[in-house]
Amino acid sequence: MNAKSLPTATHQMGHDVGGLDVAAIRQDFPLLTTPFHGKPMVYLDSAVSGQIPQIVIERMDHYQRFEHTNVHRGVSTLSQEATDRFEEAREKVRGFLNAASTKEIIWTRGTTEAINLVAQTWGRTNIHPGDEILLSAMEHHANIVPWQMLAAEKGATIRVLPMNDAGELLLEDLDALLTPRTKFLGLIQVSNVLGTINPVKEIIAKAHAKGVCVLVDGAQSVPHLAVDVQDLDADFFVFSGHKLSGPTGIGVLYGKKALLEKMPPWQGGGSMILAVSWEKTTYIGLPGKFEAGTPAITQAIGLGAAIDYLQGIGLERIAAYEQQLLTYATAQLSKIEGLRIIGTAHEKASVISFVLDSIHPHDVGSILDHEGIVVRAGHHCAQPVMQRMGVPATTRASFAYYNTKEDVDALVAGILKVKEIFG
Ligand code: 7TS
Repeated sequence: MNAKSLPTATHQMGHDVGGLDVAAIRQDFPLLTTPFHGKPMVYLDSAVSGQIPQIVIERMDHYQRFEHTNVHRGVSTLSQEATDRFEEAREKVRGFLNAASTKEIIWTRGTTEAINLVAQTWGRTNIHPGDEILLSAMEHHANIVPWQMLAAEKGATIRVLPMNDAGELLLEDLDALLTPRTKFLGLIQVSNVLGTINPVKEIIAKAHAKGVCVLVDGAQSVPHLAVDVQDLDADFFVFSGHKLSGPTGIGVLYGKKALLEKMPPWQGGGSMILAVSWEKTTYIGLPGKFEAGTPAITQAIGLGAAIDYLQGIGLERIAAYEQQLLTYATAQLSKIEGLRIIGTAHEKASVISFVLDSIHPHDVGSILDHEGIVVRAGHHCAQPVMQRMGVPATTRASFAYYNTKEDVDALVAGILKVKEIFG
């Protein structure tokens, strides 16, 4: 490849199996087509991190070989072009979320950093002693701990919107929990453990009716659903690039312009200032005000390429295909004696947590690993979910658009082997 040849998609869609040409898609993923422990790779851990297609890897490689320098500085053509590529990626994210403006798209290291930014800027300004912060019972630690830290600092209280045994939020409790003291609601759109898809639009409308600001954690929703932040009317929406077939080290905070404009900057340094003197510093506007220092340029461009790739396949088609896989996997796993699925909500994304007899999930995960099957076992950074469901840990299989029914069959065979070993 040379400076003039940008990577382009290598396959055409066609020969559909349930709406997607998955065989062709799999050829785009070097890791999926490389044997693992001498067996075909069965990657069922996309909720941890999605796999990265070749075209995204090549786009980042191309940037680093032929286009790289720092952004937003200098008059050099190289710097201007790197800045253009970086800002084009921001525009891709804007389009992906249907945000009104690129001023509303702030680059962060990931979901966790985005939530911490909101807690420490919006939160420190707007949360006062006696205020209440409402969180759903199925939040990831990333949308719990920053709020606990803020609540401790401010003398505020955390309250929890409960869920039922299936892993569905009890919406009938919402009105009573939205009290005159409630200032903020943190809400996961898709649970990383249970797979539940929460009715965030409806919940946001109820919160707004009481003047409550809402942050939606979209880390697990953007890989599975088309998201429109204006339609949802989310105040803040956050996600990570690495769960979206992009690289690690990059994520996004979307915030409504009116809110972001009122928030103080978070980190100070280069790139976020208008003028600095010993007496006084003034800041630039959005989005730079929240982006001190040299950003993750390669990763932002990689995330932009990942969005292009997914949109090229079609988010609606991905969602429809994954629903078919989920239905198949649920049916197959349900046939296994002693296997209990944790998370049986009516609306689910393609994430299945389960417990198997009294076998520890770590043992299940290790044996599956030797069979070439990658799953996650543990508390999935959601210990309150484990406590609510009465299990110490689960094994979790998460399915993406590049997984197949054969992957599900391999998982079932692997689980039967685990049962055999544990007698
Ligand atoms: N929110 C949700 C819903 C998540 O699933 C995760 C990561 C995060 C926040 C944090 O994202 P990060 O990119 O900032 O780390 N979830 C998982 C998981 O389910 N297994 O490993 C990480």
